[in-house]
Amino acid sequence: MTQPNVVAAHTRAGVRTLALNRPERLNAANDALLLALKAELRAADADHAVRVVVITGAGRGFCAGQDLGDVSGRGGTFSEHLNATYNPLIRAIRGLSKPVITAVNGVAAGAGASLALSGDIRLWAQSASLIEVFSNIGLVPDCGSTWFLPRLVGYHRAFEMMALAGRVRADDALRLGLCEQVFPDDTFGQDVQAYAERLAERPANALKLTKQALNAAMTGTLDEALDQEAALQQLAGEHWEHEEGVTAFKEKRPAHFVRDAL
Ligand code: T3D
Repeated sequence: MTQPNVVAAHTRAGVRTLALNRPERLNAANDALLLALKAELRAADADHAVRVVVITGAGRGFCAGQDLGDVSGRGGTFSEHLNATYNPLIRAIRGLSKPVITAVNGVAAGAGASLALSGDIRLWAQSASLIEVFSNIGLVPDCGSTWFLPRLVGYHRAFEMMALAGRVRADDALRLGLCEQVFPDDTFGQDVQAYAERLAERPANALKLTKQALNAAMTGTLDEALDQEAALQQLAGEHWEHEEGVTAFKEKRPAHFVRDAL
């Protein structure tokens, strides 16, 4: 019997959608899913036809974190497992040269919560929720949650969310800055696609450099950010996108940033 794809992928209008596809387990992650997702990200990064990547979940969940049925007997330590599977995945998302949208269609728990937070843009369905569930099973938050969450909500709220493993629902997530937009459940797929297509029409080189600058600035000093901005602005200013943007402004027309060559 053939196994269903643990990540279901398709491309439309420059948007590569990667759907975690273990709906009967709320897309809990096993090693096959983690490796498949990382391979898909690598392929999307190399594919010039892809301008935006969307990560979402099949069925009613986004991702329920580590598949707890898959832990015993897998061999290796927890830290070895994280370093071999989850951590390269989170690094791949943050390091991808294209914007990554995490489209959170349902519950995001544990490593699934970290994954939900790792996107450059986070779009939620109205019924989505996030749970820093790790302490329920005596673990510490991983896959970047300790880095993402306090930067978004501050130390104290992050600690409370992690210690009590409370469920954050979409309206609170929007208020707290855990997502950029909330869409109705019944139009979520179309709304995400439309948003992603809008992003896909933006200047890809400028967005790649912007992502690089922001990621560096998150850990650096103001002086370092100023130096980095100057270096990256040099690259952006020499790119055809800059000339097209300025010309379009002068000609009072919309700029066209989608061309075969980036
Ligand atoms: O291993 C390492 O390398 C360390 C890394 C750790 C990273 C982590 O992610 S640790 C955290 C692991 N995740 C969890 O502890 C979450 C466990 N799940 C839940 O707490 C709940 O399922 C949810 C709050 C996410 C959703 O609740 P609900 O009521 O909407 O759904 P449900 O009925 O609990 O789940 C539906 C099915 O999915 C159910 O299966 P069944 O009974 O219908 O056959 C349930 O067992 C299954 N499921 C949900 N989460 C997981 C899971 N199966 C395996 N692993 C899961 N994480």
